[in-house]
Amino acid sequence: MSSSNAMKSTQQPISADLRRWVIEQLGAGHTVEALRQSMRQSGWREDAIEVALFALPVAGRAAAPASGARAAVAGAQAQPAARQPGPVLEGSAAFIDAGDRQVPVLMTLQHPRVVMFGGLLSDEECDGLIAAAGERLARSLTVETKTGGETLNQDRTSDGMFFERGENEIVRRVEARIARLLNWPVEFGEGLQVLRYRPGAQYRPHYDYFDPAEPGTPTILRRGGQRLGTLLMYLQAPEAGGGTIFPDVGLEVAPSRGSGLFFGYDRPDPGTRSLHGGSPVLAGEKWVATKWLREREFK
Ligand code: PD2
Ligand code: ZN
Repeated sequence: MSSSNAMKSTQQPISADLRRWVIEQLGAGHTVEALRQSMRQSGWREDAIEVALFALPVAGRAAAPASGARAAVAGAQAQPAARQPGPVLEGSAAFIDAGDRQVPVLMTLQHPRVVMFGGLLSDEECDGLIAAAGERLARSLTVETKTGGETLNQDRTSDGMFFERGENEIVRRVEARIARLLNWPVEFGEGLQVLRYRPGAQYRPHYDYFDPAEPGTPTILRRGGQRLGTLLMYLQAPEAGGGTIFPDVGLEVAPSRGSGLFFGYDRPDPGTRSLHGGSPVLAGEKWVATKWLREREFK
């Protein structure tokens, strides 16, 4: 197998030649990993390889083994989900109808799949969530994929809490809006999490999906399957710092009260480039609400 020279940079669209070559190779029984190797040997840049392979037809990707050593262990877990949450953005929509409001689309990125929304929450909703969460905050725990339980995590120095789904009127209203915005049933969402970051607090870069190679993951997945997407809603912006970062692509999103940041990951694999983190807050307090979207009903 010798790899196509049709595209070696991420700047160009996937050419018809390249697409044909990739499909032919898969059809001939070569694995995605073998294609990667071949492209590397022909001088392709790592990011360009990922872009090219990510553009495969879903059927082709689903039929091919998953990427990377860890994902290889995961087998079926690392294949793209059949349906994914996310706004319908055909025709470069400037607004999304979320039922009770038209939500402005401020920015989109294809890979990682990122969409920034303005005016998603009102001031009253931000204040209501902060007030209801405030008395229940505790040092944030993180789902522990080694065991399936929860532990204190030094990578995350915020305080947090979870609402039950539909717990109060504001939570219900916001959850219904999110379901319309992202075309994903309310029942497939985890309860809303609220985090408070004081000066110095941060959330180091991580993936929100559960690592298929970790022993505790099958237990976690029993409750609604994998996470497929995250909607971060900024309830209060700090005076300085606290941006949400995507290190793989050099993107930083400034927290802005009422706005929402959606990112999707169609498989539990670093190739989604969904690595992200919360930079340290330098002054003031940052408050966010997070909605994680699962494959199936989250019970
Ligand atoms: O608060 C953030 O910016 C942030 C960054 C990364 C939140 C999360 N992850 C999360 O809640 O998963
Ligand atoms: Zn996260």
